[in-house]
Amino acid sequence: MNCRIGEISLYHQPATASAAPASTNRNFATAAGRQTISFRYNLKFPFKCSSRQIHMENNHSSDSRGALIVLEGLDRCGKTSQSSRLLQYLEGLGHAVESWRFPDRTTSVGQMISSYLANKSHLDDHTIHLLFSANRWEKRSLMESKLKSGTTLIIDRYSYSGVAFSSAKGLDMKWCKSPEMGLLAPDLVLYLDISPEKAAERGGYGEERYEQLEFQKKVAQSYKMLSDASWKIIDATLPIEDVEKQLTETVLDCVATCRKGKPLLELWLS
Ligand code: NYM
Ligand code: MG
Repeated sequence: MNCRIGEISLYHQPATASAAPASTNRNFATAAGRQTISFRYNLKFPFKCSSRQIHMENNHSSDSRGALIVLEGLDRCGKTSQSSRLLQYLEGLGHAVESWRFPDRTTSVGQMISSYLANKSHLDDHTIHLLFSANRWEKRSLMESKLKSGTTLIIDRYSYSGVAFSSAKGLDMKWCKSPEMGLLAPDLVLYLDISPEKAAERGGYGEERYEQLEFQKKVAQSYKMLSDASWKIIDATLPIEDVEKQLTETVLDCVATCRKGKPLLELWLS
């Protein structure tokens, strides 16, 4: 079943293990391994989020669908160029495919984010983190319907950016993950690996917040803690065509598996 935003808010009521009745403890897998996090549930809510698999329209989890493919990495790692190359490649093969990016600066939430990134407004670190997350939530149902209708989505940045950049500022990583729980889980995360120093050599850091070497070093550390089974690490320092070749091979496998009915899952709930 789907875990909607109203239910997700329940995750924001952490309680100590001793304060929560044993029956309210749930296990969550994290990148660091399986670990128990205790939450106090408000039992007045019809809280049913134990099923992490999204059911397809006719309730057959084996239905063919599009793949959710995410590109992640430091600023200047080459994600944006590779996203458009992947889009062209898959379109050329006749696949239904769209390229998206987060933040999506076209929405009103996205405009607040854009203004913050351009240093035109100042927001508390927690507040901007939640705005980035809200910007993904506002696209979640469209994302789900696109995937179910067979369209593959290539997404330039997703929840991993959200957690990596905010935790690099010193925010607690578990706290950063909370509002992302229940978003759709990517089928494949392509991490374009480049050292912060090499990325800085590429130049082109703009005026935007976060585009500084020292900060990017912290982001790289945070990313390392987030990698999970859906990740494929790609050497982003290779020539652009070689990077593309590695990406296309992995992406084709992923698209084929999703076509065969790989279940659609929710992020960080299992
Ligand atoms: N960013 C992006 C975050 O801090 N949190 C997020 O959730 C997302 C999606 O925004 N430096 C940061 C990473 C980037 C910046 O992204 C803008 P881009 O891909 O450079 O336009
Ligand atoms: Mg950037």
